[in-house]
Amino acid sequence: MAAYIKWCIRVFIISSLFANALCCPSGWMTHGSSCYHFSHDTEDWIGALQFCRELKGQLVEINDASENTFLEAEVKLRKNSFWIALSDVEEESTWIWMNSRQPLRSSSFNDWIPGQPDNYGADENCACIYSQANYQWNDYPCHENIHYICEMADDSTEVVG
Ligand SMILES: [Ca+2]
Ligand SMILES: [Ca+2]
Ligand SMILES: [Ca+2]
Repeated sequence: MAAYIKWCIRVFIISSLFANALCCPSGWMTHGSSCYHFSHDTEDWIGALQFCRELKGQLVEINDASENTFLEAEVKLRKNSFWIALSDVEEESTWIWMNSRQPLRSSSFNDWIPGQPDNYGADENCACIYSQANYQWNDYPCHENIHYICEMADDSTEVVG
């Protein structure tokens, strides 16, 4: 254990030099400047939002293509759909990353499945990485129970977002 801690400190010091800490908590994966937890259980979208906060993280916000490529590859391995923090629950068709309150602008990175979001059944206000269409983004009913991804900034960065 002591050896592991020593190793971890060494890795942290080295990785700090590259602004990329490698010591995410157990059960979390590192990519870029964040740690990610892929849930084993399923929750509705609000439940996922709350659960991630309880884990001292937040429901994932996908900021760029690199982060998206990493997440979609991991989701593909798990063969399930996973909630992300994007929602248009406050105003239809206005998509907002609900932790940072950043709107998804037309210039922002996105990876919607072609033809989505479609607000199917006038009941789709939460976004997920969707297993049934090439692991791209779909708007989906918020009350459905699916898996979810939590994100946590690592120690070497300020704020997730
Ligand atoms: Ca992010
Ligand atoms: Ca909608
Ligand atoms: Ca949809």
